[in-house]
Amino acid sequence: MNLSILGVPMDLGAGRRGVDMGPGALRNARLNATLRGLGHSVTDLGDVAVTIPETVDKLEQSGLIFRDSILGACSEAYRRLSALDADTFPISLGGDHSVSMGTVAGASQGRRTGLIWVDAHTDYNTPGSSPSGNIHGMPVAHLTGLGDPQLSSIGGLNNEGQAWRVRPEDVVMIGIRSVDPAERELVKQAGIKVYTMKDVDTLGISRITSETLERLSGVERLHVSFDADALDPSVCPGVGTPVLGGLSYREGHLLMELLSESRRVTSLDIVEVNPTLDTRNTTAEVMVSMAASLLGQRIL
Ligand code: DIR
Ligand code: MN
Ligand code: MN
Ligand code: MN
Repeated sequence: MNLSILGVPMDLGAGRRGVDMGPGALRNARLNATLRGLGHSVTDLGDVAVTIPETVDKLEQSGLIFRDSILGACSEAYRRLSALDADTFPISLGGDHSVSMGTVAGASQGRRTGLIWVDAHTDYNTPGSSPSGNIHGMPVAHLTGLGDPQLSSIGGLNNEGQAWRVRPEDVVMIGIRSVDPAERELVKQAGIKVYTMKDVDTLGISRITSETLERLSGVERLHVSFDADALDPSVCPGVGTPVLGGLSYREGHLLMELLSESRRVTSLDIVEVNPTLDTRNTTAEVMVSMAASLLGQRIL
């Protein structure tokens, strides 16, 4: 396959600094060489330009933390990814999870897109529901048309003239174990399918993956957005908002291997790798191995 790598070195949406170094850490963990070793042709598009937080006022003009700068970087990521051929597989490197407002929109190529959100958090806050005000807790709400009108229409309006990229019924979340009170109501109202860690424990990843693929059988494109904090902090310590009781190393790999076997996935994000909180780049190395499993690495 032709793979294109795009870095979005942005930590403006997170509550703490450091995920802006994620793209460098992932490249340092031999992302490109690993994927080439699986037989892919890999083009690194470099990084999107991101505003340095110290150079702007945190609330800028909008009153939402770093909204204008996040909008700028996400719009640029959208432009870079939507310009790729539809048969190129984009891999976007965060950055905090707000980058996905641009990367999912760009990778969707204007087509109906299923979104598999692998995360400890539902990231379904709006500016009104968010207890923290951090935009990395809000990307899925914006991708489905809620929240700030500028953030929910990155890349313009969709084919039906509406400001959403992904239908709520085309979103499946896996690994969830932290949801804010008002956010919980929004997720339920939207009808998003959520597999919590309890579901992972009781059903297992194999059944969850087949149900997910069945549910998303009507979409043309399928995007996996993988937040490193979905994995247990013992596996991925280098994340800004660790939550105990996450996916094991094998559960993460099994999910990626089964999705790979389906041959349906068309794009990937790897986000929230924070080298300043990590142990010897372990988190980046684990996330590179997850990408490898999604892109064809097999045990035998
Ligand atoms: C929390 C944390 N729900 C918030 N979200 C995080 O700030 O909205 N998302 N950490 O990745
Ligand atoms: Mn997230
Ligand atoms: Mn998360
Ligand atoms: Mn996050």
